[in-house]
Amino acid sequence: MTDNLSRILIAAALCAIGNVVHAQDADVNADRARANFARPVVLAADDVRAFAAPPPGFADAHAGTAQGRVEPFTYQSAVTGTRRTANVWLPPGYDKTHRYPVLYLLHGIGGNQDEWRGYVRANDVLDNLAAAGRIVPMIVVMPNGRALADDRPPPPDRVFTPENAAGFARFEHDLLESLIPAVDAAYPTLADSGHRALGGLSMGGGQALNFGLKHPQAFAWVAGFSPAPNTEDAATLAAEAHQAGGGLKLLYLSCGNRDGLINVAQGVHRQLKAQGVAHVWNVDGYGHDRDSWAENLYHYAQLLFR
Ligand code: FER
Repeated sequence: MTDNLSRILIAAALCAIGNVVHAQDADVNADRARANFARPVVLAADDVRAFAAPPPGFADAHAGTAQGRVEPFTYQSAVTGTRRTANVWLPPGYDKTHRYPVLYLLHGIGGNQDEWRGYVRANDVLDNLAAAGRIVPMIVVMPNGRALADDRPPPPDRVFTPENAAGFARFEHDLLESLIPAVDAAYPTLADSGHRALGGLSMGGGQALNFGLKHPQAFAWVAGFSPAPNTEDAATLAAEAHQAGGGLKLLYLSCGNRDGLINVAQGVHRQLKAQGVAHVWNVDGYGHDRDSWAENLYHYAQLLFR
């Protein structure tokens, strides 16, 4: 079977079971992903760091530092028809009688709700920032961004498939219509766009840009870290950001200069620049890995809700 024919058949099968498949998602396969990661990095003069490096140990647990609590949170999804699980970080000193802004952090194509905590050690980054008084106290929700009835990370040979990628596109409705209302009902949140941030790494970075800029009524703070090829057309994203105007408090974009996917982020940055949309553009010295994501969480979290 030709590549193209099998792609069409897969897309047709997914449509038949009620999925909406983006054109670019139907194109996902392991060879294409490998080729994307292997693209040569071509840097422009403004592809540089926007911040000083964090202090040593910023992403490590330290004895004597107060820790936030990470707890599982389950909710009923109208998209998948199943109960789904997110991890929620509650800041040190969490007090149910206060109201908190909320950051949603989305994982990559092979991960799940444990990736930000387990691989990036987001909870350690956040604990250290909170102890240093460098973040506004916030609730951080780390969902499973693969909105499929079976949302477990696929085996390695099934990661770069249209079926897996389609779950990430479907998460838009799960996030907006099921997860956010459930979080706002269960926790003492400030439930308006000015107090709700979205961010993600790689596949989750694409989701954050796609969903965040499309829905400015829901998110005033949006970040894509090393966004993947699921990222929407850059000119469309920039036009959405432009249209959001002052409703968009912060748009944050980052990538490592040793990441073969950097052309995706560069494309978005250049369109934002062309359309006069203010944003952070941070190009660090890392690859497609946790070093970049932990550092960018460190920088992004400090800018939120100010
Ligand atoms: C691709 C290469 C990488 C792709 C997605 C990714 C949608 C995602 C990588 C990640 O989440 O780490 O071609 O296609």
